[in-house]
Amino acid sequence: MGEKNWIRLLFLLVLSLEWHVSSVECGGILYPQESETREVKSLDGIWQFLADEAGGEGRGFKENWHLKKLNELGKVELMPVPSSFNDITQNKDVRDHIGWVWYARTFWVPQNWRSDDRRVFLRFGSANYHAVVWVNGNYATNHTGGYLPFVADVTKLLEYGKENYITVALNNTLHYETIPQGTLHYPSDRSRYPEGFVIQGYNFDYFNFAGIHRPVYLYTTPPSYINDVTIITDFKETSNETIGLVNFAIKYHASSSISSPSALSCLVAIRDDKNRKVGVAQSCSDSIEIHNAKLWWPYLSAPVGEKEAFLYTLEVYLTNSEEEEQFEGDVYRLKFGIRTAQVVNDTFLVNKKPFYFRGFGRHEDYTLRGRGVDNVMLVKDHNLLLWTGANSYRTSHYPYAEEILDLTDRLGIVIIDESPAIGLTGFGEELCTSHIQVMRELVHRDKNRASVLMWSIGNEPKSLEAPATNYFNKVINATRRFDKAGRPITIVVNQGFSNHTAPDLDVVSINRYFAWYGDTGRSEVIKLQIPTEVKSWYESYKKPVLISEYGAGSIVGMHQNPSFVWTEDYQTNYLIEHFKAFDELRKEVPYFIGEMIWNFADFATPQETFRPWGCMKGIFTRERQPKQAAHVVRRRYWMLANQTGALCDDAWMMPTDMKQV
Ligand code: GCB
Repeated sequence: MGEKNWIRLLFLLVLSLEWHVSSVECGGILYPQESETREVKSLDGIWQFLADEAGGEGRGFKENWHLKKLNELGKVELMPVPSSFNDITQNKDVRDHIGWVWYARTFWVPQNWRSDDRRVFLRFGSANYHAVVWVNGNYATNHTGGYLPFVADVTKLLEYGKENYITVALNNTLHYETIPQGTLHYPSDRSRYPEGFVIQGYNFDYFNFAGIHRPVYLYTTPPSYINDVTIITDFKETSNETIGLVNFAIKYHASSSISSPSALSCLVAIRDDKNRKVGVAQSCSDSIEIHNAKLWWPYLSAPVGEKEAFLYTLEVYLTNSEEEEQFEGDVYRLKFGIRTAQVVNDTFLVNKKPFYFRGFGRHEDYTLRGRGVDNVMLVKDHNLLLWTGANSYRTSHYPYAEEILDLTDRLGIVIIDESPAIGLTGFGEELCTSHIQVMRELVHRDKNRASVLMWSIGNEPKSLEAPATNYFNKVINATRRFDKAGRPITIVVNQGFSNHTAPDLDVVSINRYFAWYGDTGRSEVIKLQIPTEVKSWYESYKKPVLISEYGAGSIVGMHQNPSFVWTEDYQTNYLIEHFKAFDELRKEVPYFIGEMIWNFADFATPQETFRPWGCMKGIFTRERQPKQAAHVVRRRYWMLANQTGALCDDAWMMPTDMKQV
């Protein structure tokens, strides 16, 4: 089947289902949370899994698999959720599968969830890339694009006090109009290729993991419920205190039993880390001033006597009574930080102070689990980040799990939040619509995140193609409309824009691999080429410049002196040469705003001949053990923390083991 037919078929399949827009409407994507009025039940665990025929439309939709039990249709595999499916089974066809796969499981819904004063929602943290969901054989929802959450009201689809059955059909194919893009190729010469042989091409180098990657929850709300919360913060300094300004807007859904939506009102309280009320309001949209406010400072940058990453809680009561005690509505609590991020005079400011990014590009990539959320890996990764002294990373090359952003909010790690738009080409209308939709969903999900301080529209588009500037202007303008907080916006580029007309970016982020992909092994060029490059980008676009990627691969345990490519020695030497170049630049120009190493850890790539298994540019192995370079990076990042972040005068911030060296 040709690619066009396949795309048409996918469209028809999806249109033939009752197209349900709950996942794309703005509202209803708050993270499931228990409260006085809400209950949460996890559907994570071991599901049944059946891969459909590879490459085409498969049998599942034609044969109505959603009306049957998966284990009656074929030999099902056991499949953990959350996880990518690729590395779990012993079956090569599953690892490399292209097309539909089916997941199913049973679950119980308590009898006491059946009542007129409850609604039940089903929420997926993400499923890559196209998911269709049924509950007890009835269509519930669908979502396209992966990496972002989607939710459906399943109140009427559930059987209460009984066993229920959920089926998910998931397709991992990428097309020219999806974000990210891909191509499908079906070689037809049967003397060379077997029936069903399909090749999925794409413009990225990471393994195309797929599956139900993030937690699946059922949660309840009252019939009238809080549907969305937006918090925008600012602050002002007076001679003796910092006053935090917290603007908030609550959206709610009013049940049909309420005489009028205006019968509902909001009681809002802000609580500090000791649960003390520090501000209140009696409105669904207002501004609260917090006296002696504590700001959210990035890791290793809090002024003396202040904490990093200070979080407040916005506590929202939706009520049809003025008395909290007689409350009959909904309660939701959201953590937030008071801080600002702006680009002013070529400088990136956090809380009105210059911020220098020292960090990494990363991947959600773990042995066996692929991109599946895993608390062990999350905590370990963030412990390693703190150990290095890094203050930031980019969610290259797609939005990361909400559970990860919970940690970065808490630890003060600044996030450049990237969309899954990688390697874009063509820049047609349909692609632009998908891209704007992804940005809408991304901003909607992460708009209240203390740690998210810049949006990255995408990575390494073919930006020299003439329509790129206009295309990106549309996506950037839409993103500015979505993010009422006005966070700065960047695009990560490796080539310029045609006619030197950059879209309306705030920061130019560039990926550069001098002495790796070009002049391989000649690290002596770095200290010339890096400053020349950074200055020329600034001259062209007059925007602050961030080096968002630079790096060299190394095979752990491989050494050679004098250093040689792929050895740990070369990786170390290559990074040190960059550090010298960055230091020169930092002395010379104010617009050079940061350095991010590619990559934090080694990660899986597709099967290819020029890489030994994966991308080996990590300063940690895929098992999260340090390579030689990690120790050198750590010294640099702690030194930078002392030069740039620490506003303290006497305290030389260093981990004790480093002070002794
Ligand atoms: C890049 C890409 C990144 C790759 C890296 C590499 O520029 O943004 O996804 O992994 O180069 O190692 O080639």
